[in-house]
Amino acid sequence: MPTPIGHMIGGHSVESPTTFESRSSGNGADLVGVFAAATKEQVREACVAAREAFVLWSATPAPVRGELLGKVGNALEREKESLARLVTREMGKTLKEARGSVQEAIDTCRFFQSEGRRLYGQTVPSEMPNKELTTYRRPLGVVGMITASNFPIAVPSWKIVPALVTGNTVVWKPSSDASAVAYAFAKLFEEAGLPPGALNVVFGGGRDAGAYLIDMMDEGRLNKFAFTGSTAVGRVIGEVAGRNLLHPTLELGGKNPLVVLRDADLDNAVQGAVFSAFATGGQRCTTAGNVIVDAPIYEAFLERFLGKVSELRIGDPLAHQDVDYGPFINERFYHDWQDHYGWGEPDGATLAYGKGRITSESAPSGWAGGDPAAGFYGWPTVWTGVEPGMRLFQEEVFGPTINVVKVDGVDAAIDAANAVEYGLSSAVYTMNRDWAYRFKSRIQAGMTSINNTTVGAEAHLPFGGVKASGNGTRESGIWVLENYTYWQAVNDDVSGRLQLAQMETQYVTPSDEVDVGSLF
Ligand code: UN1
Repeated sequence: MPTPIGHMIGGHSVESPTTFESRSSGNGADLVGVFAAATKEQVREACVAAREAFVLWSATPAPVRGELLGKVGNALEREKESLARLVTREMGKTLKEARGSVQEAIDTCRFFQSEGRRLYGQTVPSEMPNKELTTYRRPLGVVGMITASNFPIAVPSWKIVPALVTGNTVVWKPSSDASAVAYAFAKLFEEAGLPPGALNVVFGGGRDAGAYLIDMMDEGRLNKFAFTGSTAVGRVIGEVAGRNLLHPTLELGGKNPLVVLRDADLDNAVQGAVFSAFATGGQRCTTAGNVIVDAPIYEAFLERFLGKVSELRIGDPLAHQDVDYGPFINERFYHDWQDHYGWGEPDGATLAYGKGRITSESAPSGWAGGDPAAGFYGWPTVWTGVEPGMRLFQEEVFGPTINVVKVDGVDAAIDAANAVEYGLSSAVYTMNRDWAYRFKSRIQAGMTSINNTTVGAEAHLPFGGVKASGNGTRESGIWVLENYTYWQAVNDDVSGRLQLAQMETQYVTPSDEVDVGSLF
């Protein structure tokens, strides 16, 4: 057994009484690493280390903090290929996507490297003489973070990098399914010279290490919480944060609509729908859940779409580099996905393509080869006859499944697109400017694409949702700064006397009224 990797607490490696394994999603025989499983006391120690490190790190000039994050970006660039392979090996997305997700973290470092030279405040005129008003962004303190396994570098970077550039320190509990990637990523911050304790990593599952970190809000050890994951867990974090008067960042689930209107470029729309539904095996929060198709092109779209779906290549992405998607990240995700096969029939939907788990007896023609039992692989699955109100339409499935929904016209399409509890991303395919305009102004979603997919956020645009997809916080770009700083308003009075605003303000005394009509 390989030596267990310890938590990264205050610059030390800390072992735990118990450990857990992280195995390759594509090949269960491949042990990627063994990790310490954090106790509550260790999570507390990590919070204490972060609190101590805050003194030095928050006093480090922001441009210097930015330079350090630029060095992390350089290290990520140097290690891009190794990291991408580790992402693919550990959680199973394709190498092309894994490279893209490392690039997203590089882009994030680049953006916030230069933000360290801005972090602008304002100068505001005072109503009193010899007095200056200014505002400053100040760091919040210690940030607890829990992240998911599907974007194990990009999404953590959206949180860690802006938190650090603004002077906060971090305790991060990465997904246990991506512990090796998290460890490798955190090592690059050490390499770049981040002071000990500014970024602490505690390993373990959501029910133990994750729950302990949430408890730290009640112990008063955290000033901020940031979470990407399910809406159910997000609600719990929001409640605990609320009673502690913290404002958490919550990036939660989605059931994202992709609308194809009658004038759309069909080839482009079909390709976009296939990628939106099946990239990362449907295990993205931005995955399309319902493809909503305008009646006049419904049959043509469906035929082409099913044609593409039947050509999808599926398999172990390390062994077969040309696959479109790989395995489920873990067995639980597979079982949760498999359950949805029972939802369609009672509601009257039709299974148009797909047969559950891929096995050696039941594999689609695009199966790339090898033993499908080495991981959990799912058939690409397409439902038709789905309507708003059906369970298939409403619930996030988090796997390679898509519903094709028939509507008549742009307004019916928008109504259907809005008929879910979520509101993360959305897409419309049309060449009609008016329809595109109507869609982008009426869709209830944090993100909207016109003639592009529901996925593929860029690192400098705000990322986040409305309704059950979050609590209104945004990640990425300048918008995320609001979530890791508070505004300090400063009154600097050099008059040398007591000046009372409002009460002693010298407003100009008006003279007699001018009647312009009588002047000429
Ligand atoms: C997620 O699934 O939590 O826009 C994030 C996208 C990716 C990020 C997804 N860049 O699909």
